[in-house]
Amino acid sequence: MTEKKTQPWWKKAVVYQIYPKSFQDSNGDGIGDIQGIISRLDYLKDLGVDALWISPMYCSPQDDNGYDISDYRNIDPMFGTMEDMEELIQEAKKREIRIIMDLVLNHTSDEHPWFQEAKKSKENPYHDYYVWRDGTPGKLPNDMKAVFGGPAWEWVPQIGQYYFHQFSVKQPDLNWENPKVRQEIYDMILWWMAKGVGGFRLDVIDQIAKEPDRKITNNGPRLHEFLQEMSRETFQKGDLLTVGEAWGANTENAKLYSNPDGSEFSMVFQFEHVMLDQQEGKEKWDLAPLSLVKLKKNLAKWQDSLYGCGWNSLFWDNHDLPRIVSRWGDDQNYRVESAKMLAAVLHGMQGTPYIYQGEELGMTNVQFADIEEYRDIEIHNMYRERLDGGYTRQEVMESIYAKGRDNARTPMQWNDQENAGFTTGTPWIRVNPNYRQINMEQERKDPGSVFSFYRRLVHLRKEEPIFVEGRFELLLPEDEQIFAYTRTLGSEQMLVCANFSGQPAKCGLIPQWKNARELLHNYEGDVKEELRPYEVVILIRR
Ligand code: TEU
Ligand code: CA
Repeated sequence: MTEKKTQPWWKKAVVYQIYPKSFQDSNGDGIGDIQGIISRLDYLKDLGVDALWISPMYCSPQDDNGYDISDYRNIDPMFGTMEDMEELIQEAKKREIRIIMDLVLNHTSDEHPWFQEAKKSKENPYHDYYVWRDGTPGKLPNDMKAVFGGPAWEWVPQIGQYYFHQFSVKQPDLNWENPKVRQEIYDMILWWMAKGVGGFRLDVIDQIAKEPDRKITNNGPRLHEFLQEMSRETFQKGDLLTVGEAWGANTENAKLYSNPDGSEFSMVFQFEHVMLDQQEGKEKWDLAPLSLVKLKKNLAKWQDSLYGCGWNSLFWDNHDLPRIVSRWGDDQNYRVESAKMLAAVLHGMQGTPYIYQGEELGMTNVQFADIEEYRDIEIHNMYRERLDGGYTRQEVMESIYAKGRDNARTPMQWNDQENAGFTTGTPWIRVNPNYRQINMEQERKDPGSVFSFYRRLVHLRKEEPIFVEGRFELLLPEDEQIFAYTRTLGSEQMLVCANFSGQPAKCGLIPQWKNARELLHNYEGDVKEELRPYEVVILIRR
């Protein structure tokens, strides 16, 4: 007798990402914290999410907002204590919500004790925890650049060597070739698993197996060997959701990353669709025109490629990306309609959807007039570099408005009170001035709000197995306004049909689905052959 293997829980799950610094402050210091998160768990339960991925809260000098860790086994006092963390895990569990920790394993902070030791001498037992090369002052090992600007090499005069850093100078890269480093990491992961966490998001995980002498940053030759070892030694001992962040993922290596045998991760974050809006070979600041045809063909390629042999993560937003309603929607004229449309199109596909805090409210990008209002290290480094490089201030500000990471990092908009209810003190980064119109309290009581739409969408996934299992097929691939696809499961079929534009769009599919049942719709009244701006409908027939 063959019994159908039960699906892993994370295939049916919806994950919510919290950027803790900007989520909810509980003590008036202007910085979000763990008690703040606990106070909002009922809200998250109401939304219906199954897991929370929380950006790093470990001890950190905060050079890169916690992605520079100085102690993996402690909570930074600015977020609370380890007791708070344990309380959060327990309180979330009571509500059937799991906590996904963010693991930054490519690098540590330069203030981590390992690095403090490592830079003392070449003979120090920790020296080989990091990546060093000989050189002389002014003669760098090679011309590799750091993601946040400047060279990827930093000179340490005491020992006459350079260390390698793919991100900021305060984020030295760990040396994964060293088995001791790997063992330390595995021990630390097991330690967190024992605390009852539900999984891990792994920061820039495709960059751990770097080979700087060959200028290899991501997808190094030993990458999958390391990942399989890590998974065997740690994740496979639990029932976890694991998701690797991999800017270098493609549909081929994604089958390894998300192999259903569990040998690496549950899934990866891949960014091909995110990078469609930049000029090829250039930086993310160099915008290219948006093309719906390219977007949907790309997403469809991922849907087809991983069907039955991998698993997709579905996301528009995270703490590094601009707000989707400002990027692919229209945050001026059709904010509510376009935010809902984008949500339906994303959640209708196969994979595990991620909601980034505030996305469920249709929060938008922000435009600060003064560069000093921005907090992000990447923005500040780019600002200086580009001004020195001859760009005008206007041009640089425009690219920050479009792509700067602080767009996603303004405080969560809870209500229309001072500072949007985020803090009673002075927020570490300014609140988006539109919080009086866009905020949780108002949306939660409005059945027509972006929030209510998200809640319905999240619950639908739990009611209709076709969301999880149905096979995807893209329709009308060349249409420049319509994004339409079906999902098919046995004799059931579901249609997701969206007008991705601010102009009406004729769609011949609608009459063909006349007798189907409507699951979700972002306009009043019946859907007609001519779709209204950003109109979306999900139909099902059995
Ligand atoms: O990001 C990886 C990364 O390379 C980009 O997201 C980068 O931050 C930038 O936007 C590219 O232009 C991860 C984290 O998500 C990010 O917050 C960290 O700053 C980074 O790693 C370093 O840990
Ligand atoms: Ca606080």
